Amino acid sequence: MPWMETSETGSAPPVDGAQDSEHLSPLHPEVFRFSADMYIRRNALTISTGDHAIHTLALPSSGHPMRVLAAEDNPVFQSMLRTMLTKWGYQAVIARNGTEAWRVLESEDAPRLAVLDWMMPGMDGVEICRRIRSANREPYIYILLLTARTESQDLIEGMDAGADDYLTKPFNAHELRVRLHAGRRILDLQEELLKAREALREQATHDGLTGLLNRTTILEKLDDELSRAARAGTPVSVLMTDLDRFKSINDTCGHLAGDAVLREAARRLKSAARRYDSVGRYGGEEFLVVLPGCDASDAALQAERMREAIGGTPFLLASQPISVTASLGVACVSHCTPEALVREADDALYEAKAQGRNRVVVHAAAYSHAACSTP
Ligand code: GH3
Ligand code: MG
Ligand code: MG
Ligand code: MG
Repeated sequence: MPWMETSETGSAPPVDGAQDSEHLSPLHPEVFRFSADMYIRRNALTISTGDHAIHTLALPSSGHPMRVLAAEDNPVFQSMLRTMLTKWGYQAVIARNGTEAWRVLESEDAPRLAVLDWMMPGMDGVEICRRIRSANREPYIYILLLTARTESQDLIEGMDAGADDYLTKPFNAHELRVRLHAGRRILDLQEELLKAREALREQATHDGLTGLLNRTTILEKLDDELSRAARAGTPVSVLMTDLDRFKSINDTCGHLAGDAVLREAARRLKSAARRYDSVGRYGGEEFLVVLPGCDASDAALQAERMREAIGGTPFLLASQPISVTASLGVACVSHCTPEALVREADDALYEAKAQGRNRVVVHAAAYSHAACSTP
């Protein structure tokens, strides 16, 4: 005895004669035969499936139902897909033709799972697959193609165009459900991979203690900015920032307290920076700030702001205020290598230390050099 199920409300009575699939004629005027074990009646939209199924809710890690695009031009199939997807715990997004489907899939927040009819007005499912794959976007969209075609050449065309899986019509509801489930597993795995890749990228480019860019990355950033500045004929400045007598904080308050000071100093430097500046941890208690578009006097002002950000307000260590200051050396583009510019900033920093610390010194060359004109 097939299991009867009503779609939208779950309470509508079974369609006459639909209780037993054996008794249904595919030619029955009100019943559209869709698969060996599924029938829908145009008015009552009742689905009969061949056996009981365990329906797990399709909840991704966010806790919201997973959205699935169902692109189908036949209104009967549309409602049927909507009903099944909803029942399986998905949020169905319906497109009535290929153009609508493409609009949904190219949007920023596109569903990651798509069931596309092959034959649709506007744009067919295979063309949509091709477009999605050539856009090479992330996150990945898993595509299940619905097709009435059974020739293996047709299926090869669909898979070649970028479909992940296909179902031939008429298809079995359970088969669609488990294939969607398989698609979700692939998407989940892909999400884990993306997260792992992102975490590795973060680890490789950022400093673990302060969260700032690490030495390699801030130097790469400087290299990029210098190349850009050379093309645009604009200046680049750098600030080498060093905490004053930091060793004595370690010696008197301990290394953990020293770490806390480094984190807070990094936070203050970052908040004093402009949006397009980059701040990195260059060494132990040394920070490198890259200021694109800043000439020497802009950079001197910015350096003064950063000195004030560190020294202007005491740091709190276990609720005890301690005074921390920083010295800064400023250099403005004069050489085209990051190393040369950093060396000038370092020399200026050395001079700031020599003059008594807690101050900004601009390298003598910074005001006289023109912006780089050769890469
Ligand atoms: P100056 O004003 O001349 O810069 O004096 P300073 O004490 O700041 O400079 P010095 O180079 O003598 O000491 C820097 C200290 O920074 C020594 C080192 O142990 C400490 N340091 C480097 N990295 C870390 C870190 O990640 N955590 C902690 N707590 N200390 C660090
Ligand atoms: Mg169609
Ligand atoms: Mg120091
Ligand atoms: Mg130092």
